Amino acid sequence: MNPHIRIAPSMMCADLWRLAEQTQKLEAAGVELLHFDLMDAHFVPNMPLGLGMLEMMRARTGLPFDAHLMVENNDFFIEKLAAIGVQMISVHAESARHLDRTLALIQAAGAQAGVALNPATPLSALDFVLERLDYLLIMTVNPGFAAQKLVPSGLRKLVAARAYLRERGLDIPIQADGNVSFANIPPMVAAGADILVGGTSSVFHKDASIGENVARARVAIAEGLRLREEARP
Ligand code: S6P
Ligand code: MG
Repeated sequence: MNPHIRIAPSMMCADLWRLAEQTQKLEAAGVELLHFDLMDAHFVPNMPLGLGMLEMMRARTGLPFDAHLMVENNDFFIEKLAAIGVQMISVHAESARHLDRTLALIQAAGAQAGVALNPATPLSALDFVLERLDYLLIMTVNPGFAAQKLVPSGLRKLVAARAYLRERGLDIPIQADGNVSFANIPPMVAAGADILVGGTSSVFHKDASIGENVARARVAIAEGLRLREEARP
């Protein structure tokens, strides 16, 4: 078994002055998708990226787009993102008043539906939307900002999330988002993360180029898969 672990660069961490060049470097480095953090300055106190940027980029790169909504009015954004051609859309369980309906809306629009959970939100928030879940996003920092430290429960939450899904017969991807650093990648992959959101602590690390950082992340992934295999009963 060699599960394919995907790298999803967090575009709010890119140098937006050089966005085209950075996107081309990510393509050349072979990343699997691009992660866009959409915030409304209400659900979280920040607003780094906008819909216009995604629309512009959609016309210029073939990489799949993954939108992580940290907003109060999810349905408004879902409609706009689907029209732009975004393939994956996740919403926070804490912000969606009608979570089941919102996930159905994403799927009806032709995108994969994900639920994002804040560090303090229990997995039981998923109990009655499992039938609609295409992937799960586990926040390993509190949402809103890049360059934060892994929350103390981060790795334990990933382990618990994988067990929770397995016990319910679901083999869907788990996305780890927040301080997915070179050092944290191996334990995160060992814990069961399949999609790694790479920001300032890996893909966009200042000490090296994007190409070098992605190569280093792949080495860390291989180590994580080795640890995962070792832990198998
Ligand atoms: C945070 C957001 C994340 C960050 C990412 C940054 O609200 O959802 O996607 O952009 O975690 O990565 P790093 O390595 O700076 O923590
Ligand atoms: Mg994110």
